[in-house]
Amino acid sequence: MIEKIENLISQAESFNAQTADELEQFRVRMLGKKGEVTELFNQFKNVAAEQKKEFGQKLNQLKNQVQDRVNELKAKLEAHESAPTGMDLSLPPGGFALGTRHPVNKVMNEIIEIFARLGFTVSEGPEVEDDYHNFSALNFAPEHPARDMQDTFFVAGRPDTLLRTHTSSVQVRTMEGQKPPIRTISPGRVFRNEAISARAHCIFHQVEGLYVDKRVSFADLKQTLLYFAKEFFGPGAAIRMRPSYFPFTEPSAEVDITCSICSGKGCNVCKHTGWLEILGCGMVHPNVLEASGIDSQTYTGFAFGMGMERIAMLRYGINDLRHFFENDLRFLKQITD
Ligand code: 2NL
Repeated sequence: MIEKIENLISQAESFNAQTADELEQFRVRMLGKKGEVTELFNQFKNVAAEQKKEFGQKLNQLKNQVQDRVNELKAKLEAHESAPTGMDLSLPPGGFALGTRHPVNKVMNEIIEIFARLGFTVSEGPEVEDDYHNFSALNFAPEHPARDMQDTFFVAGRPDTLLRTHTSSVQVRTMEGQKPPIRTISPGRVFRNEAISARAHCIFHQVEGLYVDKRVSFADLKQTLLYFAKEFFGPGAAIRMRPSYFPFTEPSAEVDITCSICSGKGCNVCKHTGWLEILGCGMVHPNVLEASGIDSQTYTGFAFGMGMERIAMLRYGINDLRHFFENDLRFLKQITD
């Protein structure tokens, strides 16, 4: 009997419970009405008189030890239950993952800063425009193909309301509300009804610039754009201008810069010409100045426009424009400078 008690004492010492159920089963098996300990107490009367003392002491020791063990395990289980599962609160905390700016946003901010150094302010305007500010005020002929549904998104049932196709509409609003001198750039989202491909998207970002004052010349335009090219692409950058056509400028030009990938030696990106087209520009058409209430006899101006995605592709060596619109973190996380 003494041996049995000692055996039970060592069982109680080594007992462990993973759940409250397991612990309760143990308690009942030992201390319950028909439990081992209770059973032994019932046999006390049958123990020989000379053994009663030792038996009683051992039995009390067993009972206390079982009770202590049960209490201890109960406290442990309860503490564990109140802690959030799957967490080890003793581990050191991990660092926070910082977000990054979108590459289009980055080049846009850089361009805004460069022109700010030349005294250009930033102007913003609505993305949903009327035909007048997007087309008519910019000298688009009534039947110009850009006014077609094929090229421009119109708001359903509102033939006069459209998603702006360039941010020139913002500059028209600036000219309407401000007297020259005007020096402003308008960055923003523009929309064109185009099939999506590696080189085109129906949504993209533009920065347009406008400078209107007395005696603004084509030489001012050229020098401003050269300054921009050197600031943005590095002091080694050179530009060249090719004649072009836009309804809102006369004369008009396309501007190329020396290929920043091969430094003008010729590569796939510049199609072995050594030059990359980066923007369109020209002298503001007198009709455009007059439409916004600026006397074209007294004032002249230059303007330019460039696509941000294209600039960002050159800056970061990205070969597919669609990456900019997918918000795939595997792409965005690679552009960290
Ligand atoms: C391009 C070409 C250009 C302009 C934008 C402009 C604005 C006013 C008056 C006259 Cl208010 N012109 N903007 C001028 C020439 C070219 O953009 O290829 N953009 C992506």
